[in-house]
Amino acid sequence: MEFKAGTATVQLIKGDLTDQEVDAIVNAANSTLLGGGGVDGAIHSKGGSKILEECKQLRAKEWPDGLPTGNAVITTGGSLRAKHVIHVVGPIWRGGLYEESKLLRRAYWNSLKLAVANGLKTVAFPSISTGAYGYPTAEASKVAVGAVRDFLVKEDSLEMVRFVLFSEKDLEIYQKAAQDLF
Ligand code: AR6
Repeated sequence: MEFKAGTATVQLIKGDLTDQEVDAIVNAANSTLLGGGGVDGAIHSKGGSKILEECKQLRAKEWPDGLPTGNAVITTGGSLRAKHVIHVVGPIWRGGLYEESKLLRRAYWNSLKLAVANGLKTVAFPSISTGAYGYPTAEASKVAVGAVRDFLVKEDSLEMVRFVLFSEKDLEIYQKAAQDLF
């Protein structure tokens, strides 16, 4: 499924984020930047140790206390097909009354801002926060698709943003959000 937002295309597919051949894939990281499970674990295991080395440098030089929720940093893509990895920390779901949607929107927004600042044109996202961090996928999909649409309408240097959903069910949920929002 594909939509237009401003001059860019938004794609929704079922697949593996670590296989994407784009300027940057976005990692649903944690504030340590030192890896974990889920998509984070998959990126580090497939991308090799170079990504982790760069993350350690970023921790030492810029974020000694860890990357705050909603913030993003960029590394190279190591041995991945993607040229770069943008590491962002999504919010942990705590019931919905703790600014989770604002923080999730900020995570998507700051990832795209960093992509633009680095001259990138194509970006692929996973469903941030809906795995280990427990954010309900239906709620998260509206925030994610809405944030990407709003950003692209405002900023025309990006060419394509792709949501890569790991299951058919998640793809259907994101497609529904996109149909409602576009
Ligand atoms: N490609 C696309 N999506 C994937 C892949 C993949 N290869 N692998 C998993 N997903 P999660 P979070 C989906 O838990 O909720 C980590 O330990 C998965 O099915 O990866 O933001 C970090 O280090 C789900 O839909 O991220 C943090 O500690 C989505 O990606 C914490 O988990 C996000 O699930 C972050 O939790």
